[in-house]
Amino acid sequence: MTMITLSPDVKSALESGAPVVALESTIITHGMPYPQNLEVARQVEDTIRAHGATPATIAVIDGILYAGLTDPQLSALAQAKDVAKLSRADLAVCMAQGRTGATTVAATMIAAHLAGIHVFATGGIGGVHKGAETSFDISADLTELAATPVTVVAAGAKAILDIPKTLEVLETNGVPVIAYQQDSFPAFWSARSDLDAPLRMDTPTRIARAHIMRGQLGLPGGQLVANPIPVHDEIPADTLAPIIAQATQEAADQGVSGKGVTPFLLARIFELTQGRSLEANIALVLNNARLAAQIATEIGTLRV
Ligand code: PSU
Ligand code: MN
Repeated sequence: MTMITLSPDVKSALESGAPVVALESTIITHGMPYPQNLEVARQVEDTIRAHGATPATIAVIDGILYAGLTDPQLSALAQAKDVAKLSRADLAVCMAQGRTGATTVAATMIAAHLAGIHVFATGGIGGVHKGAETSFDISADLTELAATPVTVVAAGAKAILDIPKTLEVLETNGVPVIAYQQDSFPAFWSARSDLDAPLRMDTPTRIARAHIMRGQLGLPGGQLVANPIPVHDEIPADTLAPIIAQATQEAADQGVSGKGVTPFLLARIFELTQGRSLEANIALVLNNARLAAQIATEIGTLRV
């Protein structure tokens, strides 16, 4: 029994060896407000198509795990209330209960691998939250990157996270963290953080080659490609620092915990920046979709 249902265009792309890029759905249901979430989901898919690849948005709808959604499915998901946020732990339970859920980076990697998709584009990955030394709040995205062989293109880690600790956990778990065309590890809304990424690559071809070689070496796990937000779209780190500090404090004061932390912080930062954080978020996601389509195309070329 096949556990994943491919849309007709994803199926034919995979069968013919054409490039496919997986997309997550938590960014739609928990990461952005309606209606921008739907507009962005469509724009991301269009960007991937414009760069010669087929988009495969991943979600669980009424218990079925899909790679590739129809526009009505995408539209319904973007407006649905009470959609579950699915990480590795939740995926099978949601399917067994016949429920609807949006996949995080971790769950999207699992689904992509199941479908035979090598590359996945998103905005930001989950990481080690500030205060993790007491809360132990470390995203399952990090261990998934160590386990599942998918190359994930993200704009680094959000500054709501503890970036040094996030990089340490990735290093411990053997995840290559590759900054694209710069030394600095990008910080989501800002092109640079105070830290250099451990690795740097400057072309989609090199990244594709490293993806393939990892598999040939028999190493499990994927790669994290940290693609900086285009400079004219960024919000400088020092503008954001007090806003992030305020939102983080409010989350603590209101007892927000677990899966609620990331969506709460994103929504508060959106309000406190009067929507500017969302504009930056949209720009970086589209930028990541472009690079992911190029990497997927190169992987296809190198594998034949
Ligand atoms: N970063 C964003 N927007 C998002 C997320 C992260 O800018 O929507 C989502 C992703 O799906 C990511 C998840 O995998 O949050 C991480 O959640 P947690 O920290 O609970 O693991
Ligand atoms: Mn968490």
